[in-house]
Amino acid sequence: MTRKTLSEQEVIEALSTLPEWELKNGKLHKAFKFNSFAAAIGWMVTVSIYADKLDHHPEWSNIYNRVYVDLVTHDLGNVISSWDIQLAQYMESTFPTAEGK
Ligand code: H2B
Repeated sequence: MTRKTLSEQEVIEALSTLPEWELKNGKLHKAFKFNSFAAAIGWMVTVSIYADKLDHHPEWSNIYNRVYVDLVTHDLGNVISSWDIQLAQYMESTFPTAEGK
């Protein structure tokens, strides 16, 4: 499957379905908060397996129970593509709903 650059309108539409995600410095950004360091790292491992299979990797960092995520497509010149949306959707689907509340 090939990566497809999304139009500005398509990015806006996708963002409306992704809670607390925003466009920041040209990347899809979200700060996730978990109940513990272990929960944060466990989620990162889950996402890593998926990302590697998709061959689409997040820019992210972890500080204790928080994970800061930036999604962008490098191969297309640092634009938002359908793969960034797919990865963001997977992150949402695997993020424990009661986490960080
Ligand atoms: N991840 C992201 N975020 N963007 C890419 O363009 C990308 C990637 N390209 N992971 C993949 C790897 C590419 O470098 C390999 C060779 O398929």
